[in-house]
Amino acid sequence: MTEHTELDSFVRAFREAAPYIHYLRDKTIVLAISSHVIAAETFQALAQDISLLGSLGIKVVVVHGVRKYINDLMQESHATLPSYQGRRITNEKTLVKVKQACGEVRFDLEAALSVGLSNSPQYGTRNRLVSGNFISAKPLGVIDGVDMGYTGTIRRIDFTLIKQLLQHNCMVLVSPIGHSLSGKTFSLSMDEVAAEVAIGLRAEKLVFINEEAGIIDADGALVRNLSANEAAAFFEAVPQQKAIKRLLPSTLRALQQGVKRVQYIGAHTEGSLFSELFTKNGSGTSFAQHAFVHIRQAISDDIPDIMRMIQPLEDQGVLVHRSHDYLENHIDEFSILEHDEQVYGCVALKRFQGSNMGELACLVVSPDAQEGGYGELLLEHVQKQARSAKLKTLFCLSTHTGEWFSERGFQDATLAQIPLERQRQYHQDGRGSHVYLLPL
Ligand code: 1C4
Repeated sequence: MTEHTELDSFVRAFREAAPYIHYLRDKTIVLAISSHVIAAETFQALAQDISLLGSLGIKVVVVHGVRKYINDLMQESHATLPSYQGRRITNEKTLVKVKQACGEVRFDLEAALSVGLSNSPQYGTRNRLVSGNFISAKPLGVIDGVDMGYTGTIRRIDFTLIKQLLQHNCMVLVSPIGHSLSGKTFSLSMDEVAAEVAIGLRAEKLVFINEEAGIIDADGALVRNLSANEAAAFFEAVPQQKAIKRLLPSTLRALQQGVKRVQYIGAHTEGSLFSELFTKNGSGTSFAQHAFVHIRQAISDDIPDIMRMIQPLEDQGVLVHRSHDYLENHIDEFSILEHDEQVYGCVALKRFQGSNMGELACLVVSPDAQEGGYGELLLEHVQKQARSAKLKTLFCLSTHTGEWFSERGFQDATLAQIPLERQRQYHQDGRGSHVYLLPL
């Protein structure tokens, strides 16, 4: 690769990442890390990336798993680990192993996350990582006649303390273990702890970092985005990904209780965490309560995004010039297409007094998101809007994109076929655009 193309790809990547970094600054993300990932050699690189998140102003809570460490300890002492309904049954002997394992994971994590950030102005400075007795727990009790022993569930989480620590730029480490008010210790499930912490902190994201890259469909392809409903149906159809399937109840609960995104990523691909957080396509599977792409009414706050998208096209003569004032006064005519909270397109529907025709105008999809069907979605949206406003015909004017409209059912038309008010503007702007009509 030449120096020039390396620079180009760096600049492109940086431009793509910048809005996501800006968006996540001061927001909280909860990282739930499987113990298999922590035990792997590749963890050091991931730990460096986690440290970097803190330095970008993102508030990070790490919840760790412990399963692999417990299994290894049990194997060493040739003991078996009974379970019921997918939860470990914890007797007194097992509890000793759980505590031992939790201590070991915690120290491994503390060591990995204490490494200074190399190649950065912060080299030599260390993350401030704090762990503590954040969770009060209670026993799970007897289920179907099976006494679950010291296997517990969450009673309360000290969110005030966690928030104070985050406010003081500390990274918070939460173990899947809790204590009762009578001083007993209970073993908890990592995914339940991670989900409840994310819900209570109103986290922006809950990221499960596993050995597997994400959800794989029947053809072996990575599924990038799923809504909560799609996820529930999908897991029915994909029984083979057992480890990941265990995370589904916590995933759905977190989404239902207001966590905006739950993400599953694989730890063994270099940079997977950054790629998931800071690029449009991500590296794993992302879950949202509702569909990822949606089109909504524009508001004044969208004007900077609209101007960012339309200005280069105005300069090329593709779109008519629209000033900030014009957009302020006509914002009600505009709709915005968002993917994962980022604006990627806009369109306007203009009405004309006394006419049953509407103009589809200012249709743009940002260059980095074109040819993904967003243009088509915006067109469908405007058609729907026009129909519900009882309009009979949609028209548009175009200098460069006529073919795109023709392929979608628009017919070539003459100026005389559009409302008089628009004909007058046409003569004033002197653009000589072509006219297209779509009967509704
Ligand atoms: N001509 C023909 N086909 C095109 C095309 C073009 N200019 N641009 C993309 N396509 C094809 C692609 O090749 C692809 O084809 P394929 O692979 O499916 O065979 C297909 O379209 C992709 O479809 P999509 O649904 O994924 O489309 P998106 O890329 O998401 O969006 C846009 C399509 C045209 C919206 C997008 O390419 C874009 O933003 N282009 C730049 C802006 C643009 O041309 N907008 C249309 C303006 S006409 C103006 C105004 O200001 O109100 C001017 C008024 C006047 O007086 O002149 C409008 C309406 O805004 N009018």
